[in-house]
Amino acid sequence: HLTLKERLAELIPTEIEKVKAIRAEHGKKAFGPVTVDQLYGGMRGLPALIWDGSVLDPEDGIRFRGKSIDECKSLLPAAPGGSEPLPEGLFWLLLTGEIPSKEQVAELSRDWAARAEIPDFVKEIIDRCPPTLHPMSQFSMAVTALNHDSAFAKAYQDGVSKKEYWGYTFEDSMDLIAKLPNIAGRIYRNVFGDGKLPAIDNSKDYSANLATLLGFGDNEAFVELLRLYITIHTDHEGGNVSAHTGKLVGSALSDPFLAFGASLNGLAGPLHGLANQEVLLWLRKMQSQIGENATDDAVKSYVWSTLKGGQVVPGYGHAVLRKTDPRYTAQREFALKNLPNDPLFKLVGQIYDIVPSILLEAGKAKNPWPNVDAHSGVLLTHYGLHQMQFYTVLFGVSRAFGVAAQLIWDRALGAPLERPKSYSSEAIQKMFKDK
Ligand code: FAM
Repeated sequence: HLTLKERLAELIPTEIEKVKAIRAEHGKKAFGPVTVDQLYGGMRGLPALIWDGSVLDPEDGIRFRGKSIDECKSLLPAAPGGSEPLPEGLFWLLLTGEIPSKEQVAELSRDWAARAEIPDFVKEIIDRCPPTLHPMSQFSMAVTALNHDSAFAKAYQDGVSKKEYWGYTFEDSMDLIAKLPNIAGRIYRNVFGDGKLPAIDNSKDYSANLATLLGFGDNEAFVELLRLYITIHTDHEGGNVSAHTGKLVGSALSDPFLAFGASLNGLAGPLHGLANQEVLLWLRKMQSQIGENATDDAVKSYVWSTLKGGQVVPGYGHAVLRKTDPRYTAQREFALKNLPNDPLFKLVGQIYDIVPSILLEAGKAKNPWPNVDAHSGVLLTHYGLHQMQFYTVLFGVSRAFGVAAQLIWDRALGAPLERPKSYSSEAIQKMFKDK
């Protein structure tokens, strides 16, 4: 059978021709008007990017290469004895649009395990961080430092032809993904443990190794959770902050380590990936104020107090989605199967029944429904991963899959430097003065 790189090499020439044909036939066609509000309003709905791995439908949620989360769960290979999809398979799907065989997925697991070691100086960078430095800052620093050994950066300096870019980007992307468990594990053990880290096991899959590095390798349910968690957090089309940042920085031909380091800094914001930390903080605060097994009325007044305090309800709302996030639903199904009686899971369910109508009544949020972050922390804490400051790091490990897949395609298709046009308010006033 073919390796992922061999299969990609086969697909790239056809894709280059496809894009040429699309541009020849449709290149001058317009999507519609651009409004001034879109410039001031965070570019919502502005068609601006090509992103092949996934597309987000406002009602149905994410589809990876056209496949829903449920379809991925049934089509992608699972670990022996497991039932959740292996994220290795999702990476294959994101890159090729094809469902890999069990053997192809196992080969990716082996390849990533073989590439997992991180350089000593990167270990030292992490070890020198004070434990008070947020894990996401440590994570982004370590990923950026991996640029030291970038195959792409070296090849570029050596004057390699543009046609070869994708191959080096592929190697860097594989190294990036492979090294994230050792980086994440080291940060976790330094900040929350005794700093000692077990070794990667070449016979285990990516999620099993990550679980071991975090100290949960013996808990098969946690390993299964990580497989699902990584799979559903990989990609959410191109316009979200972390994905778009990676693509933007990569467009300057910064290598995948520099590009993904930038993604992580965006993911670390509370309106984006940090929301999974914020949700658990908010739930814990709620419990400390109104107690466990609180009444609906007590929960309602707590939610209102959050809104009246000028804060957002973390885990609710979305810039694109207008229904319950299927990533939330996938995690709820996991919880119903594995931890139906967990008190915090029950609180999450209670909040689901309460928050949307309050957000609707408050009248501002365009989407009153929960997103992915409303659920993930509750699952992690159930298995003993209580340190919420670490949650966004796990989101980051997953997001590397989607960003890396698009970086490879961008280099294969010769995507140009991103450079949209900006305007001053004065220019806009002048432009529309008499219109
Ligand atoms: N709680 C309170 N107010 C909210 C809200 C929420 N959950 N969601 C939206 N709003 C407010 C929003 O702050 C804005 O208020 P102002 O007019 O005063 O600025 C108004 O409703 C309109 O916002 P919108 O158009 O509905 O949302 P945006 O597209 O501007 O923003 C989010 C989208 C995700 C930033 C926003 O819904 C939010 O802040 N949610 C809470 C944080 C969160 O869960 N983020 C994670 C998103 C996630 F999927 C991810 O990236 N991982």
